[in-house]
Amino acid sequence: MLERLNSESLPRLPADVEKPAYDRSRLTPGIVHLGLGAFHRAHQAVMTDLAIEASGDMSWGILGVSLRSRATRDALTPQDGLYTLALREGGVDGQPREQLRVVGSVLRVMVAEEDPNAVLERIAYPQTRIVSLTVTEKGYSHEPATGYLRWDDPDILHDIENPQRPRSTIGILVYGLALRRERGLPPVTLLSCDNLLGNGDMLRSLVLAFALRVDVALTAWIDTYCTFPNSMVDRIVPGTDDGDRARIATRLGVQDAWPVVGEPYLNWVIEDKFAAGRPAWETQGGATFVRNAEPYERLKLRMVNGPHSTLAYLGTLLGHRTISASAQTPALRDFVDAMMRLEIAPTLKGIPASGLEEYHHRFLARITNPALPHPSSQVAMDGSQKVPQRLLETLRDRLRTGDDINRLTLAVAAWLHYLRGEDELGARYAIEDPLAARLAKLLSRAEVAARASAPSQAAHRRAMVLAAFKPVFGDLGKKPDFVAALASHLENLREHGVMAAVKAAT
Ligand code: CS2
Repeated sequence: MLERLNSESLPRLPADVEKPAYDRSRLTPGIVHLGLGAFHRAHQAVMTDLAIEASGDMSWGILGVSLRSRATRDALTPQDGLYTLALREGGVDGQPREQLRVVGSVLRVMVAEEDPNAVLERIAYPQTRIVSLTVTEKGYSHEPATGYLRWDDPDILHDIENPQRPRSTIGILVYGLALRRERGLPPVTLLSCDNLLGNGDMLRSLVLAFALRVDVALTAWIDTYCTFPNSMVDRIVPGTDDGDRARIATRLGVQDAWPVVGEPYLNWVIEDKFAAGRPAWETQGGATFVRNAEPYERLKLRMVNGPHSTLAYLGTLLGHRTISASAQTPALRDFVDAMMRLEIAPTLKGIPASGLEEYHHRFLARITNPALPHPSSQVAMDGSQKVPQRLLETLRDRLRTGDDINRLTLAVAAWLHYLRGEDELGARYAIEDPLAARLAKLLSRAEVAARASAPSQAAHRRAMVLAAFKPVFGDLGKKPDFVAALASHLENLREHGVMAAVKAAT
């Protein structure tokens, strides 16, 4: 049995494993991070680790919070918060190359569900200056189509009634900030790093909406003093599996219960508006600070996440379990390539064509990385929360200008077709989505409507019912061009299959 990675085994790691070159015992917590998943541990936590190392500023340790799951806390506590980041890529010889760094910035991990009050206390800790978030799209309790707070969300309803024991992200933030204000402490920065357009602005309006129900003076305090920078983060980080654990343990010579694995590529763009300082994240080329991050967020959501989701849905339907398998299927690759070039790139005004072209090709190379098999299911999950900002916003822009939406609509149809839970080989898969139950009802309503229609009208009727699902589609269900295209792609997928549908649309 191998020894565990921890403060004691740290000095004995092999020389080719990077590790913090600072004295961790002097590190104090300045950041509370909500959602300590692999994504955060592969970017913000490592950039903080490098910034502490480069600047010698020891006041930016991270206190990590998992909202519900105990797994990360249980894995990292015996390791004194230490874990390994493995950056993998295919070498020129075809052999994967892997660079390891043990990250030292996480001081402690807590589970909000076990002790919500302890998390509020930490937000209201005098040394806390940033509260950052990677809680995924569904963690914001917003309606995907509009970005408004969902007052019917059971967690939000619970949190209005239970200020001492909040369980939603928004509730935790508002009650934590209330405590700070009560104690006369300075404001903090709330930094969202999730894949949502204008993620900081959206977080701000959700927090203010909830705060208004609690206390008007608190709302004004947050609005006046706290800041909510928008940010864009780009790094592919598949979930860790046991093969990763075993391989990394062999390299380290000690056991790391939860390393994270990602691609070497990293792009982090943040608006430089921090209420109480920030780590020197720009050190070692990690983060870029800008006045307005929205164009970068839009570029990434449309040109990276949109095609990523498209490949996940089309690929899953063909039985591909990884994104790289889909990206290596010529028909799918050609389709996504055409969709990016002809329908997505033209909506990104003001970016030079050569820059877009390079970005486009880099994305296709990144998802083909043979050293980083990325399960399609991870990208496909939570589609109701992802499809609006990844595909529908682009589609809306094109409808507004009267441009072709054929390929984008096939991508949306692929999502709806995927929701039936069965691939073309007859294998069943689970639909993971916070709206799964409502989506299942929607699908059967659409079938009933189609069956009740004349055969020539069935496809159109089905598409009408599906596109009228407002939480995702907003007003798109009222756009005849969209509904007609959706009807024809859905029919093609049902009758002729993915390959034929994709070839017809490329
Ligand atoms: C992916 C993203 O899981 C998903 O939905 O599309 O996590 C993607 O890998 C990252 O946004 C890349 O930066």
